[in-house]
Amino acid sequence: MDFSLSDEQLALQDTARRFARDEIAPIAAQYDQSGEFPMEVMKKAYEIGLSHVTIPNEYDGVGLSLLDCVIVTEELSWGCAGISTSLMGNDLGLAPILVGGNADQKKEWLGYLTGDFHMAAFCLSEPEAGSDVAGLQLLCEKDGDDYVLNGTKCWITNGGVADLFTVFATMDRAARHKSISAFVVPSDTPGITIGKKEMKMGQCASDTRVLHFDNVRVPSAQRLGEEGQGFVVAMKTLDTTRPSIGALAVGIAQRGLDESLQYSMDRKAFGTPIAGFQAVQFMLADMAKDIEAARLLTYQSAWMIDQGMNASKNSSFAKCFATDMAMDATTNAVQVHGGNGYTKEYPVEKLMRDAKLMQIYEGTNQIQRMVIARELLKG
Ligand code: COS
Repeated sequence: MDFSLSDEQLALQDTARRFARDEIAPIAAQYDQSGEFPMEVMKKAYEIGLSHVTIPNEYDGVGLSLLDCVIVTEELSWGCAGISTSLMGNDLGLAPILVGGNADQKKEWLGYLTGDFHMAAFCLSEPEAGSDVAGLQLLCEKDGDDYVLNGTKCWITNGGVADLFTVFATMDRAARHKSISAFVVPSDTPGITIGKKEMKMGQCASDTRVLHFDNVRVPSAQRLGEEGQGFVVAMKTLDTTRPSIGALAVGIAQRGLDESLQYSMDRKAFGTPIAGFQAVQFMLADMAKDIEAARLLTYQSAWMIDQGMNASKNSSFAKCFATDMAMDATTNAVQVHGGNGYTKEYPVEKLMRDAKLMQIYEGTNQIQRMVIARELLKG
């Protein structure tokens, strides 16, 4: 067993680390407070190959393995989780094309995403169907060679800035998962309205929207996979993207630890740096050991997917463990900073707000435990 990274992976990590420190971290607080979308940073990331990273080389993508991808995501998240979520949300948005698309669809739509700077968004969640994917309500009705989509999606990352949506819809609500189909839909298709932007607790740089579909006509050539296969496309997509949420969490927690180490050496109490107190040392030690455990689970699940192994359980291990860990680690980072940590003068309160979302999106951590338990009970 070899835990070392290759020279190429170390170089990639270094590129992402420098981009996070030079281009993302300095503007993170500004975008967090304004809630604006950092389009310029997204374009820069695209230009140096830190965006659209999962698109294979044959479609002019960067063609990273998932292990490479999580190495990059961790570094970018160190700079700002909201910006990293926007970049990662792009790969989530295009993943159903990789999972369910045929050769022609991949050529056309992945080529579109790499031909120029274009972004994608994954449109699964609905007002009445977040955890319960099979209960989604957005209707698709067959009309000649087209489908007509009607309904509402919500909590869509990149919803207001994406050029391309991957959309999940049902032909028969009563048939639950068996009637769901997936579609690739350009965001300027008539009938799509970009709804309100959510004002969130954290990850404010990411654009989270409601989307309305009103008689949106989609040719059947834009259906990804067979009719009724959309649920499995969604599940397989989430299996491959949950390790990236683990990586996002590791990046946030590592930032919390780095900030806490520096602060505890600078800050004096009772005439000595607070790093000298065992109470503080134990918090630092817990952060470091838990980050390393989460990183290993994240790498392992990404590696399993790269090997073509079934990684549903391990992806959920990584997502659930790493995001719970990041919540604890960033809460402790605020604690190490004391009163200062609770102010916006220091970056750790943002880390804590950003971390909370990760226990919720891409399947709540309660859903992850459900996936794990079901896999265990399969026998
Ligand atoms: N890969 C392939 N097939 C899968 C699968 C996977 N990972 N997970 C489930 N399936 C298949 C099952 O084998 C089953 O197949 P059959 O029709 O042959 O029986 C079918 O899909 C239905 O699966 P299941 O019965 O497990 O579906 P449930 O309705 O019970 O829901 C959960 C399963 C809860 C796991 C699913 O709804 C889920 O992941 N929810 C969270 C959604 C989420 O992450 N939302 C965030 C959106 S992105 S921000």
